[in-house]
Amino acid sequence: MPTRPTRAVDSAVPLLLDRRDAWMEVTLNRPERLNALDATLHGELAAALDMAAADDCRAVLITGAGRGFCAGQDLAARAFGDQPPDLGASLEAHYNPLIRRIRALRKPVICAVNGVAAGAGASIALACDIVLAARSAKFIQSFARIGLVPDSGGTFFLPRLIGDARARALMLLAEPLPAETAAEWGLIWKVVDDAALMDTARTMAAHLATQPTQGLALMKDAFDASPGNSLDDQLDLERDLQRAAGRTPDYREGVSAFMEKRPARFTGQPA
Ligand code: T3D
Repeated sequence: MPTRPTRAVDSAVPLLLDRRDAWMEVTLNRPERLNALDATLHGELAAALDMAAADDCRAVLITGAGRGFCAGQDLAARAFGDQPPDLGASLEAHYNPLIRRIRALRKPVICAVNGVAAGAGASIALACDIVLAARSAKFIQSFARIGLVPDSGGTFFLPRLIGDARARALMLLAEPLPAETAAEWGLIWKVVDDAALMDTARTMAAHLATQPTQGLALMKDAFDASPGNSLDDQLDLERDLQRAAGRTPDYREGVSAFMEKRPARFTGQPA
């Protein structure tokens, strides 16, 4: 599939898209606003994720430029006239499709949280498959500070990841959660020293891009369905997903490689 050419780092463009060997790096690039999201950045991000979905890249890495990952909605873009803005319309038009796009990707999505992740910025990170965070990063459910409710899937992801008690307190108090505590609580995969974050994340993306992509996508299906399923439902789903995985060329290659005592060369191709 055609890909957009790699962009050089340029503070004039709100999103950087970098196609590496077999994976794609997406960088939110409004560092002066801690990568807060306005309509333009939403549009660019939607286009980038659509491109990543259509492209034959086999992993996606999302990160932010500068000292923040993402401060959620750009509050400077919220003008108050006689009527309050329709934030439901904003969620419908921008945030909900964004989270759905991330979750629908048929390839692993890594988030490298390079700094503060606030409001919807935190939810974006939690929507990704694997979250790495710089040791100095923090997660803030900042909605209560401005009279809003958590959105972008925050009330779905947070209690499932860390339990109701911690999720409620984080959201009602809007206290920052340091990255190390986030990892201890199971909110994210790992904390990495700040200087090592991007190398670690890129190494992981490059590794995942060599793995059995179809099987990984099916695995994501199983995790997505799990919270709403009974054990019986999940066993049935695993049966169906395993049937599909067993038909992929990568399964054949994985078994051959094992029997021949050599590294597998997965192609990520569908059955
Ligand atoms: O509206 C809808 O469509 C509904 C959807 C809502 C989704 C949401 O995400 S609502 C939540 C919106 N986000 C926030 O409320 C977070 C606001 N930001 C902060 O609370 C703090 O900036 C942080 C805790 C994230 C970081 O604090 P700190 O002290 O490290 O940085 P700072 O000095 O506050 O911010 C640095 C600059 O970024 C500053 O600009 P300046 O003064 O240097 O010119 C600040 O204004 C700007 N900035 C940070 N966050 C935002 C922002 N500008 C616009 N919108 C932001 N969200």
